[in-house]
Amino acid sequence: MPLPKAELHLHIEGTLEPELAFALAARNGVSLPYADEDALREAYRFEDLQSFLNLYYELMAVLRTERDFEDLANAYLARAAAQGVRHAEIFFDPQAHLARGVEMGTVVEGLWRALGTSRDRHGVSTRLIMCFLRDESAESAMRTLDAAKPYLDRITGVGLDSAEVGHPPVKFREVYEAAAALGLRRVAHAGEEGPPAYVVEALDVLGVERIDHGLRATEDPALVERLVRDRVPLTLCPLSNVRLRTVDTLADHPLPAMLDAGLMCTVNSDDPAYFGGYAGDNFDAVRDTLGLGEDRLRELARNSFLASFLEDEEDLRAR
Ligand code: ES4
Ligand code: ZN
Repeated sequence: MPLPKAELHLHIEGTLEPELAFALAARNGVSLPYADEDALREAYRFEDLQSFLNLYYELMAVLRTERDFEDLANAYLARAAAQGVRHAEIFFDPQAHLARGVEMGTVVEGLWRALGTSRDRHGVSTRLIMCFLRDESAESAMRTLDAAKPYLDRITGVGLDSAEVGHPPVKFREVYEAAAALGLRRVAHAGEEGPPAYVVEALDVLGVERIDHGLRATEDPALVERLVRDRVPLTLCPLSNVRLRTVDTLADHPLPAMLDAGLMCTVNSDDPAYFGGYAGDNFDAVRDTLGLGEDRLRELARNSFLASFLEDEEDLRAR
């Protein structure tokens, strides 16, 4: 039995496996610039975050209807459940779809068809987190928040993702203020490729409750001390860091040192279809390669529930 865990850093568009990409392409009459699934898999060799994002945005062309988003989310939830995931807080990137003429309602309602039945069907409770693309303008993010207003009963929080360097959190100050005023929870990617100062800014300017990645926080001892003291959760993604060359090899990953330093770490999959594994695969990899013992693995699983946005007793009883 895999360890029960919550997944807190998962881009639903990053769960698009080659098989489903080709099936949806056929269903929607979209042509992909790859001969077959093997040719597509060949393209999964990334130099850095941007080289991955190029393919990630390109493949989204196959996602067009509510049913596409429903099928995508159901496929993820089934795989996650099989690896012990009991709760999933799922990111989506509306701007990437709006830009292709796919409406907010299509995305949210489609995802909701799967998420709304997930507890019964897969034994996985869910939350939805809408991310802003940080390489787009703050005005575009604000328009996106506006477009989400009819769907706020389905959206728990906002996040910030895409190309990090050159797009500091402060760019989105007003958007995050508006999101907070709407009662939305706040998280942001920071310290994936960007400097520790972006982690500080995400906390101080955006008021985030968790940091997605936060790997480079380790370069700033004063920041580490603060994160430990305030028990700020970090949603780490070890296999993602290897594939995007944020670390040289998994054996070099700082997770054990981060846990030893007292940081509140969680282990997640990020974009599992692209990075070689789902949540359980990431747990297995850190166990096998980093030599984390049972107690550390349990700590990571426990942290994942503590750092989640589950709040009422009914939610917690379901664990
Ligand atoms: C992402 Cl790994 C990663 N980093 C930043 N933005 C993203 N969007 C999807 N995956
Ligand atoms: Zn991410």
